[in-house]
Amino acid sequence: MNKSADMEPVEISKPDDVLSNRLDKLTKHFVSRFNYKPQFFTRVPGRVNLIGDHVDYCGYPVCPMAIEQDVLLAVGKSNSTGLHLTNVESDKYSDYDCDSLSDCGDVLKKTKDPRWYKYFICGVVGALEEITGDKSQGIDVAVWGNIPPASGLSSSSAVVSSAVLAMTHAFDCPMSKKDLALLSARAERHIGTQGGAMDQAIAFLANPGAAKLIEFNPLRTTDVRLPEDAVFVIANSMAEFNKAATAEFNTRVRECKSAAQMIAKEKLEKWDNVNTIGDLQKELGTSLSETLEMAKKILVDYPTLFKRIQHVLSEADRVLEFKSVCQSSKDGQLIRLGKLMNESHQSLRDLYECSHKSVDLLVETALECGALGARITGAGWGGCVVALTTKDKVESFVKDLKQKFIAINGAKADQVENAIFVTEPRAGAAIYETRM
Ligand code: ADP
Ligand code: NG1
Repeated sequence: MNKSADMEPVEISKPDDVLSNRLDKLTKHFVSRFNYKPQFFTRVPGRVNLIGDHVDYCGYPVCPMAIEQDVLLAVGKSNSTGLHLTNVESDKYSDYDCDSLSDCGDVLKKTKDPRWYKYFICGVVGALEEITGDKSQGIDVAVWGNIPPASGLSSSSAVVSSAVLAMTHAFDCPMSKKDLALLSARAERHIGTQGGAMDQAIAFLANPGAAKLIEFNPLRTTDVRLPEDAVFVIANSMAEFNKAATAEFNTRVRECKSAAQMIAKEKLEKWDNVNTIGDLQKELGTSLSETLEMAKKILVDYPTLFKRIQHVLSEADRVLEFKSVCQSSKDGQLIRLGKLMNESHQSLRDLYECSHKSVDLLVETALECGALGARITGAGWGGCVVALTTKDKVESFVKDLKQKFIAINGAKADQVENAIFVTEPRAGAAIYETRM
C-alpha cells in the first residue's frame, strides 16, 4: 500500500518535450483570450479500467490504470473577479464567464443539461468548500483535453479533478492527493450522477508503470504490476454516452441500493445504515458467495435486482482474482486474465445490461483477432473496449482490428487511428509552473 505517497501533495513537475509543445499551444490560446501569460498549468489523466465496473459505488475494489490522454489547464490569477473559461476546442466547447466565484454554483441548479463548463464548476464548488480566506480573486482558465468524451475513459472526471486541483493550487490550499481525489469525487456528484470514486482516485494516485487496486471506505490503493508480456489495447466503439444526460447510470445505483436494503431488512435488526451492497456484506459478515446465495433466496421475486447484485458480487470476486493472478507467476497467467475480462464483459452485458451492440461487436471482433480477453470499460452503454494481447502479437492484432473495424463500422482510416491504440500505465495528476 502506497500510504505515504497517497498523502503527499500533487508534484510540481517539469514537462517533457512533447508536453512542452502542447503547453505552448495552450499558452497561445490563453494569451489570445486573456492578454497575459498563465501562472501555472495542471495535467489530469483519463483512465482505463481493466476490471471492476459498476462496483466502486457499491463499496468494492476496482483495478484501473491512468492513460496518456489527459485534460490540460493553463491558469491565471486575474485582476478582475469571477471565473472565465475558454477551451482550445472552441467550436465544441464555447467560452464561459461568471462575475463572482461564489455565484458560479447557481448555474448547476438553474438548468439540468450537462454543458461542459458545468463539470468545471462542479470542481470549483467542491474546492470552495475547502478554501478558507479571501475568495474574491478572479481565475482565468484555458482548457484542452484529448480524452475521447463520453466514452468510458473518464473525461468528465479529468475536467472536474482539474478544476479542483487548479483552484486549490491558485488559492494556496494544499491538500494530499488522496483528499483531492475524495473531494473531486464528491464534487462531480453536483452534475447529478451518483458515481463512486474510482476515476478521481486513479487520476490523482496513479504511478507510472503500474495499474492500481483501489479500495474504498476508507480509500486505499495498492500498485498492481501487470505481467511483463501483457499489452492492453483500447478500442473506441464511437457510440458516445453521456451519463449525466441520461437516467441509466443513476438507475443502476438505485437498483443496487434497493437490492442491498431489501436483503438487509430481511436479515438484520438494524438495516437503515445499509446503503450499499458492500455495507450489507460487512453487516452480515458473510463471504461474497454466501451473500449471493442469500440474495438468490430473498430476491426471488425481483429478477432484475438479483441480476444487478449478481453482477456486483461476481465482479468484486473477479477484481480480487485479477490482482492475485497478476501477482502470481504461474503458467497461463495471461490466459487467466483474459478469461476474467471475458467473464466481466458477459456479466456487464447480460446481468448489468450496460453494454451496447457496437461495443459487443467490437469485443467479439477483438477476440476474433486473437485477443486473450476483451471487455467494455467504464460506465458503458457505449464507449470503449479494453483488450488484452501480448508483446509479440500486438502489432498484427492492432492492424487486424483496425481493418475489421473499418469494414464493420464504416469508419474512415484517420478516425480509426485515434479509435484503436495501445495503452500503458501512466502517471497521475501534476502541476507545472510557468517557465519565464
Ligand atoms: P466520460 O465517460 O468520458 O467521463 P461523461 O459522459 O461522464 O463521459 O462526460 C463527458 C462530458 O465531459 C462531455 O460531454 C463534456 O461536457 C465534458 N468534457 C469531456 N472532455 C472535455 C474537454 N476536453 N473539454 C471540455 N469538456 C469536456
Ligand atoms: P465513467 O466511465 O468515467 O463514466 C463511471 C463512474 C465511476 C464508475 C464507472 C463504472 C463517475 C464520475 N464515474 O465512470 O465511478 O462507477 O462509471 O465502473 O460517476
